[in-house]
Amino acid sequence: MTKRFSFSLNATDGKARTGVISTPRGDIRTPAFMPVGTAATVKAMMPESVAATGADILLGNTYHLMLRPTAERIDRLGGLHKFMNWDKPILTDSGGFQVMSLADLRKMTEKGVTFKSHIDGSRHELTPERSMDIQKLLGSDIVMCFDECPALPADRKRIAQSMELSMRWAQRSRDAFGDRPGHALFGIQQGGLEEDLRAQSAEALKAVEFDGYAVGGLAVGEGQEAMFGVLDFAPDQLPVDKPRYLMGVGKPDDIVGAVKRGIDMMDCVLPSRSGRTGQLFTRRGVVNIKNARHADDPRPLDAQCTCPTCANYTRAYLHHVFRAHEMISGMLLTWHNLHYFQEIMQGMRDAIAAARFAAWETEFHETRALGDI
Ligand code: PRF
Ligand code: ZN
Repeated sequence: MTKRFSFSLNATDGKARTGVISTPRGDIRTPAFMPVGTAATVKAMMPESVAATGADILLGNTYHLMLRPTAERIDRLGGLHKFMNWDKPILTDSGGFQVMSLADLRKMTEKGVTFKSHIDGSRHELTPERSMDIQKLLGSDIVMCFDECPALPADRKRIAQSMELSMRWAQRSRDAFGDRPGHALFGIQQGGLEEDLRAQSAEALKAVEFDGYAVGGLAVGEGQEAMFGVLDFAPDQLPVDKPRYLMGVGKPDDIVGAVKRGIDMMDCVLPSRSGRTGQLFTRRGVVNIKNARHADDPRPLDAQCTCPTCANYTRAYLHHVFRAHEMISGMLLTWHNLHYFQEIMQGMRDAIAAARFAAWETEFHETRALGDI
């Protein structure tokens, strides 16, 4: 019998939780950080290197893959896992959010959204049904509902109408997804910063029943304080026995604050994208490797980091290859960043299991406050 999708909590400490999501493609230790592999690659990283950083799952994008190379082609070639040589779990986002931020000439109706490709201007349509179809063709292990995420700030009426539309789309996503043992469908809560709209959204999703629940509509311009304000109540509105996924977050301190408030999964382009722009995340805060002060520095980025970049290369070298636009720069910087993000996750998992999350968090903030060496 195929192994089913399941979630088990091992420990809680305050609102922070640690557990395991089991899938036929392997276990996902939570809290989990998912590197973003938008176009069937985590940019600048071989899949085995992504796994070596400690990632149990990565995120793929319906929007990008439907345009290029198309879901049908990936299906013909054996599915996304085989296509990109990643055999662990993959979660795919449903496309609506990316249409809104990337596509041209978007038109939204009750049915879905039509848009022009940012790559070649061709016309496309995404609906809940088409998004489910594409995510199935990709072979995604965790499928996201098709939703709409309004940019903040927006007025309450606009947020309420958008949330209600997303809830109708959630039901249509559920109906179109059907029964697929071993694969999961997650609902996405919307409702902006409003507690009652978030509660309504959570009730609507719980009535449909999903395998996990995402908090959507955050990290869209509201700032950390407002986001934490919502995370003070939103996770509690969702089922305690299902994974909770905060979409598109975030910086290391966002991630720690989200886990503290009861979030189990997150994804963000930040460690991979910043790696390519010379921004490094370390225990002692952000380091910009472009800065001239690194040019003669024979020390590693972080002597205590166990990643290959820190084990084998100096700051001077990282500075040089970045300035010279050498390809190895993106590789080394991304590897360190992804490793560091996974190290934070492991630190939190261990701390929650040992009921010392508060002490871990204090040390995390104190070390950052010291600043770079
Ligand atoms: N919905 C979907 N994907 C997302 C978001 C959302 O609200 C966000 C918001 N931060 C990031 N990615 N489907
Ligand atoms: Zn490192």
